[in-house]
Formats: sequence, C-alpha cells, structure tokens
Amino acid sequence: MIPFPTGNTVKITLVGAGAIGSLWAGALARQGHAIHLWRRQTDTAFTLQWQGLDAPDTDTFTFCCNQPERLTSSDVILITVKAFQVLESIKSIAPWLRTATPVIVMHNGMGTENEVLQLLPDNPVLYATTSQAALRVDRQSVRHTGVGPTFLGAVNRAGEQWQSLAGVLNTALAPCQWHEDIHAPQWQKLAVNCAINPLTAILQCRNGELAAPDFTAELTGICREVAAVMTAAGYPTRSETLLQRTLTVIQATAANYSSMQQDVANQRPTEIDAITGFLIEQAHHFQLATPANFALWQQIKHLEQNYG
Ligand code: KPL
Repeated sequence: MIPFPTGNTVKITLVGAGAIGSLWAGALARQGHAIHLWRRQTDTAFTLQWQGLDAPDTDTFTFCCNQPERLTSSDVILITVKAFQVLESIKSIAPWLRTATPVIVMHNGMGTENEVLQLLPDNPVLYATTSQAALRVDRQSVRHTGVGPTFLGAVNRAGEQWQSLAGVLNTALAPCQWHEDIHAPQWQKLAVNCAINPLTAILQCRNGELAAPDFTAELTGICREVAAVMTAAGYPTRSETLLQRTLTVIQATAANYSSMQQDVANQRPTEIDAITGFLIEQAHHFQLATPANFALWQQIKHLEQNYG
C-alpha cells in the first residue's frame, strides 16, 4: 500500500467545482492540502466561500486553476463532475496526467467505469460514492448541508495500492471508508437515487415530502424493481431493505432538495441516464422488466427536452 502519512500536504487536482466538488475542495483545503482546480472556465483563480455544517462562519479559499504543471505534479486527481461529463473531463486532463497518478472518480449513478478504464489504461483508477450533501448557494459559495458516508475503492489492479487515500478523504469529511468492492456501495446509493431523485425532480419538492403515505406505493414499486436487478447483478437484496434505506435517507435529508430536483429547477442536464438509465440497461441485460423506473426515466427525459 502506498502511504499518505497523516499531516502531510497532499497535492490534489480537483476536476469540476460544482456543489460536491466545492464541498470537497474546501474540506481538503481546511486540512492543509494543496488544492488546484481544473475547470471549464478559463480563469486562473477561483475564490470559494465554504460553510461547514451548522457553522455560522464561512472560510474563504482562493484556488489556483487550470495550470498544466500543477496537474502534472499532483499526487492525486479527484474528478467530481457529473457522470455525463466524466469522459470529456478525463480527455481534457490526459495530455498532462502522469500514468503513476491515481485518479478518483466520484459521481452519482454508475456506468462510466469501462470507458474510464479504456481512457486511463495505466493509471491507478478508483471510484468513490458519497452521501455527503452540499448546496451551491451561489457561483462562489457552497454550504455543507448533510453528513453521509463516502466509500472509496479500486476498479483496477493499480488502484488497489491506494487505500491510504480513504484516510485523506476521511480526515477532510468523515466518514470515508475503503471498500474492497466499490460496486456494492455504488449499487446501494443508486437504489436510493432511483427512488428519490426522479420523483423529487418531477414534483419539484424537497426530499422530505416523499415521506407522505401517498408515495409509499410508488417507492415500493421502484424498490422492488431495483432489488430484482441488484440481485441479478450479484448484489442480493430485498425490496423491503431498499425501501427502509430510502425512507431513512428521506428523513435524514428531509429539508434538502435532491441534486436532480436542483438540475431540473435550473434547467441543467440531469444524471438520469447514469442513475435510472443504468438500472434499465442492467435490467435489459438480465431480461427483467422495470416499468416503474422506465416511466420515471421517460418523464425526466421529457422535462429535459422541454427546457426553455
Ligand atoms: O444523493 C442524493 C442526491 O440528491 O443526489 C440524495 C441521496 C437523494 C440526497 O439528496
């Protein structure tokens, strides 16, 4: 295992500074790590107001951006763009990326892994899934709005040596744990996202509103289909377990808007293809029917196609 001794400054290039990226950028900078941002905007600096959970004060950080030499000298790359931007963002960093540098990909949903591994055949590649919640208050401010676990795991041989990165992430935003099979927590998160994200985006409501008894039948139907697909994919579970976990997340994040609700509210492309779309694709592979999830996928696609 390659160690990152506690207290050492780690040079991190963070690709994408949306809500989750900004949350991690600030949290890692607070630990003294050297954060460099790689963004689509061409500015060479970005100032971020970072507000911790229940903290009245904000921290202000100015990050250096888009410096190829900082990218090359990074100890680790953390990609926090949306699933549909992952490949394009990897292509944008590839010319300056050393093959020894570990790359962590963190996004909602699944399905990017094979293409990422093709683009990065020699790098250690890891995936992370997080249930931390953040809200972009405005373009330059982010607030940490909820604590949840983060899991990190390797998706290729070279990535397996980098368990110490879970410690780096854990000191910045606990809890973060290494997982020997990252697909297991990815599926668990995907199940919750299949249940909460499309419904809250269609209804334009907070997560907590799904706790109303009116939604029990629909949530049960979604979870039943997800449980069948997960079981066929080698991650056996019961629909009752998924429903219970979904209701727990709904309670814990009752006041929050889901990421898909925020995307639709702001007329941005959503992660529906990486969440419900991935589920439907897997269902097709295992010849399983997922009518409830398919109906939600269609409704979100329709919303996206009709943005003004
Ligand atoms: O991950 C989420 C998201 O908004 O994408 C949930 C779990 C639904 C919390 O809001």
